[in-house]
Amino acid sequence: MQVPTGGIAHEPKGTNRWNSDADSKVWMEEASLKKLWMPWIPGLFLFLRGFCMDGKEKYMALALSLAERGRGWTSPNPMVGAVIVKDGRIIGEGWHEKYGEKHAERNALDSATESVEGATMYVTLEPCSHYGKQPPCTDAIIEARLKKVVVGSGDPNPLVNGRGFEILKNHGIEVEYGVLEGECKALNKHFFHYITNKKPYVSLKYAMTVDGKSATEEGVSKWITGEEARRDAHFLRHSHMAIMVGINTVRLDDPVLTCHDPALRDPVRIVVDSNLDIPLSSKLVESAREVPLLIATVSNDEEKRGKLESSGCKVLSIPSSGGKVDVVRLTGEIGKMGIDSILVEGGGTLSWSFVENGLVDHVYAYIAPTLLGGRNALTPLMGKGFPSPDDGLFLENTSIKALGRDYLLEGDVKCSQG
Ligand code: AOF
Ligand code: ZN
Repeated sequence: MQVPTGGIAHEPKGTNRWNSDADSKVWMEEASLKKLWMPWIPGLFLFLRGFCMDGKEKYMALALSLAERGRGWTSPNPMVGAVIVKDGRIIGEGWHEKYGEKHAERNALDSATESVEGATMYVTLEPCSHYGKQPPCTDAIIEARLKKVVVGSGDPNPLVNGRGFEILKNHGIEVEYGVLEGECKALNKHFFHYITNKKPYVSLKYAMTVDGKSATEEGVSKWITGEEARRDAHFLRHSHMAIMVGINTVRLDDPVLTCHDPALRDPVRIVVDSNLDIPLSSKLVESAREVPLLIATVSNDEEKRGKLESSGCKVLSIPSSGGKVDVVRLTGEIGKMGIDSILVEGGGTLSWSFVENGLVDHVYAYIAPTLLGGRNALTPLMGKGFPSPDDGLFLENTSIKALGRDYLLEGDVKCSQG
């Protein structure tokens, strides 16, 4: 099943298209044809899938799409959706809207249009049974006298982890587990990874041409991909708690690393800068008071550190590995700060360090139908690379989608390589 990934409300500023002069008539015709049929594919898929779903799956699919509305806002908590059904009618809906705020179950109960006594709740995650920022959802369900709770996936949080089910059953509430379990688990892959491993989920993102270049030989990278792909990538920033780049990217591009959309949540920005070379005049440092900026370094330059800190940056001292920031230790430190996910946006040297150290969980490759050439043009991964094709990083659960004239190919990194 395909779960909607949420909409993006605004057009980004600066809509330059890469090499737009080279657009040929043939390409235009192909693109128009593609536009005619491409949007039908997901719709047709969902329509056919709808025929194959039983009632339970349909309600859980609705709960999943409600949960999706919380993407980017609930982290490091999970996204959760809930639907209440009585006599075949939906009488309540809700989702966990924002970190620290009410849980999905209570929002669904509050929205009910009639008495919920004897009704069934479809919820994407096991109801919590502990006091955190919110009281236990199991209490609310018991008080509401629901008859049955249908759950998509368990909650691996050690404070819950099966206790939610037990408490409901002990109060005579029927519990059914595992409806659309795969989809419910996939929805919260950042949360599941973080709560289980205590380390952030790492996504590697890059844009490249068909011939594998992420800039021209002169280092020009604005823009490899078109407007739609860039907007999609801004939504990726919103979906991760932190974004990370290396100092070379700061020097080359002077990026700001925000979502470029006031309706989206900007991630914490992290620069890996072993020698504290980041210019005080960079857009990142200049905006450090508006959007958090962490600088990870091995440098002991107290004067530069002081200047950065008085500009609003946080400087993180990380142990060195061969004179550079040890990315394994850095990732661990970021996890300790309560950050559940990192989007690594390059450049190639930093990305290679993450790949080399087995830290990458997922890859988002935006591919432009352009060829650039250039023996020394930058590629998404630099470093020394793997010695043989058999040693490479393999992706599984791959998918590809068209974004305007570009494509997004993504996949999970296979745990056991080879
Ligand atoms: C649910 N429904 O909608 C969510 C749950 O600090 P708190 O009180 O917000 O609790 C956070 C934990 O509760 C989180 O780590 C996860 O185990 C669970 N999240 N549970 O029943 C919800 N968001
Ligand atoms: Zn809860």
